[in-house]
Amino acid sequence: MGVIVAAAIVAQTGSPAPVGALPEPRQLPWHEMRGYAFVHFGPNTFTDREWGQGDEPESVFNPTALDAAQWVAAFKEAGFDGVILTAKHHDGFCLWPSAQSTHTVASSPWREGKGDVLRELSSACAEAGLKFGVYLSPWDRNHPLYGTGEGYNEVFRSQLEEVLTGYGSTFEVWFDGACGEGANGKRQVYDFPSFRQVVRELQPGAVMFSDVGPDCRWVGNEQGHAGETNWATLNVSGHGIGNDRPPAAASLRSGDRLGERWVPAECDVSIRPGWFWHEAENGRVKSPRVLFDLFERSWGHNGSFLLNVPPDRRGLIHENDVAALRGFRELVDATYDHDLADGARVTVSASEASSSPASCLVDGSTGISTGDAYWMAPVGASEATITIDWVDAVTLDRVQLREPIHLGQRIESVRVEARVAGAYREIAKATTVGNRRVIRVEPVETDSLRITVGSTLGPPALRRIGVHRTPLAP
Ligand code: FUL
Repeated sequence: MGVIVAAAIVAQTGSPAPVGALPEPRQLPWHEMRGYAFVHFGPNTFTDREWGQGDEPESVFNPTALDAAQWVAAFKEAGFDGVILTAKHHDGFCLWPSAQSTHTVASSPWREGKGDVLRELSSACAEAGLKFGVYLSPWDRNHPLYGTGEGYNEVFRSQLEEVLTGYGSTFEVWFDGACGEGANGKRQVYDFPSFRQVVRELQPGAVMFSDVGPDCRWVGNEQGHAGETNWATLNVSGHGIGNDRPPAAASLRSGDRLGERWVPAECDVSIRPGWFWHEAENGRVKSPRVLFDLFERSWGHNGSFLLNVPPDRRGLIHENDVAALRGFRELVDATYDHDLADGARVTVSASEASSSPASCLVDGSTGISTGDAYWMAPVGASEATITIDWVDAVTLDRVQLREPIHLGQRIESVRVEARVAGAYREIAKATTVGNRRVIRVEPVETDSLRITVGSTLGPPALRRIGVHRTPLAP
């Protein structure tokens, strides 16, 4: 159906037609991010809990050597482009001096009650060129108005306003769906439409996360990986957040083919077993190899990579986490900084007249950079073949494909063949591509790679092909 619709629109307008739901302009820079850190920090860091009760005395929050610049340096060294801080977790403790609550840093001994973690982190981010985002939990186990309806919704909107003004620009706002009981034993009915409106008004460029977006969705697990098939489009009608009938986990993991809205997957995972720092988990930090695997199954599976790295009681990222991030970055660079497709000859079965020449697919930039040019097969085509030839054989174990997502997501089946001893043999099959698909294969030495796009929702189109080799032993 997609092909017919596309053909009809091209006939009318003379330019390649988009397919299905499309990303909003605010989502495109988000798609370009290589990864971003999640920072869970608050009373739980000091009480050794994951979910605080909300009745912890403010005096427990007292980091001895908090240095947001140290966090940012570690994240930057990991290659990340941004940070999202738990401005308020379920215990209701505010890491900034909120006028809406007494359960805040202002009532703590830290910096004699004059501290503001949002201020310190957002300033460190601005200095280092990292984007800054906030997690603000609607579930608040401390606030006396939680569970009263509009009274608390008003408090939450005011808190949103506080964190979205005065700290520079916000790239993402993270809405957790949890909705438990408050201090008075009652549950709150959240007014999400009005919360979203505040974000749109104050930070129109920010993407909003929740189970159903509107701008990015939970991937259905907290292990940091998206499905083999992963559509950025999702059917959201009839679904809500958290307790309010979220889409099934399988749908979140894989998205929906021809889904009604562009709500790409965000893959969140912690570098440690817990979200908050616990002394007992210092020896259980994920290894660079595990982190790299998760990165390829999130960033490389048409999703984003959101890695939680929680500061310790000093208010510093622990040495073990810093070392793991460094090792992770080395693997990413060693694999993706060098693109074996650079300088190779690329030929295609046929091209749409208005699209860029196929050479744009291997234009000499590295595997992580981007470009606006894209190649498209002629309107009416439902299959296309792209061949990459080398004068001297190369050994590869990764093929990276990217679609021009401003025209929607269309590819649903890909076959990769390599020529070995003069004959092509299939080395991989994949389903969706989207913004980026990394296809991992057994190392193969070849002088020609043939990529067949076998099934699409519109004329096959690609903006980039990368060919890589990891230093990791298989
Ligand atoms: C969940 C929360 O309940 C966890 O504590 C954590 O913040 C995680 C990222 O989201 O819903």
